Amino acid sequence: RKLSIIGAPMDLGQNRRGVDMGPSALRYAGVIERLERLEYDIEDLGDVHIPRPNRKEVQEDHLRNLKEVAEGNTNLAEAVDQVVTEGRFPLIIGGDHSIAIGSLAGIAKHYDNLGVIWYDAHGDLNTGDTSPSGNIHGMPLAVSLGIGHERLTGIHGYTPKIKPENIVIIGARSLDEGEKQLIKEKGIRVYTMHEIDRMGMPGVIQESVEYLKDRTDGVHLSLDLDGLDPNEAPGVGTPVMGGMSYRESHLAMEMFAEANFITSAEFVEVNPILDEKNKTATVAVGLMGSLFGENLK
Ligand code: DIR
Ligand code: MN
Ligand code: MN
Ligand code: MN
Repeated sequence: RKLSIIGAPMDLGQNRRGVDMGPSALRYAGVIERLERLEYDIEDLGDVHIPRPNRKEVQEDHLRNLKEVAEGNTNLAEAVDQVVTEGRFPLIIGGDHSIAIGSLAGIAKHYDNLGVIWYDAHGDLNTGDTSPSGNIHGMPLAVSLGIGHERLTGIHGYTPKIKPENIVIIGARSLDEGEKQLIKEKGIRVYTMHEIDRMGMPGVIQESVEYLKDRTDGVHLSLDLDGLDPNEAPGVGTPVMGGMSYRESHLAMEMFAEANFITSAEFVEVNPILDEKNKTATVAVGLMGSLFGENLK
């Protein structure tokens, strides 16, 4: 089992500084050592180049730092594409969630029907027109569906990257009006906190796995740490109360490991400046341990 870690120190997709230090925080929390114990052949490719922001922030079409976010994601897409081409599992560590644009651009061309599990308090289905903030980290899922600014949707030379019927969102509890509309219009499967409370996490994950297993030929896990409850993962830029617990999240990762169908993953939005003694990075590394089969033996 071969795995490559790629850091994406991006903080320009939102307006809380510090999430660009996420890759360092995750490395300090021991991600390499943790996965090496699981008999993975690990390589750490270091961080892809992310441009520095303009000294005076530029917004184009209600898209904050569009040029820099697009450039950084273009670099990331190339690095990720290379890893998949070599037959290795890409594990991307962020960075804010705008990096999913580059991850998916690099991965999706290798699949006919890439599935996506979006573990997040948010839908990340905004465009410049629907976004309340202009923050591109609230848009990567829409961009990957081919909806949004062409400077983003066209990254890595093709669009769309994924199909709406191959997406499952888990943990949503803060959806904007435009996002709700898009979910309805495209028939995207969403398990909000309401469904998680009603069905329990085992039911949600089992259904998600069953739903994706037949229709996809690979599944990317995009895990935003703000999907977890802020009591357990405080080091995130946009915390939302009432999230998924540490234990529910571990169970989810273990069930994914059992189903053996995740083919790429990213862990995003760890912001050590907002954290409590690197707690959130430590939680993230623990979840990676479970995702990669720590508790299966
Ligand atoms: C909000 C927040 N929906 C926005 N999105 C976040 O700005 O588009 N995504 N925080 O992770
Ligand atoms: Mn910065
Ligand atoms: Mn997100
Ligand atoms: Mn989020």
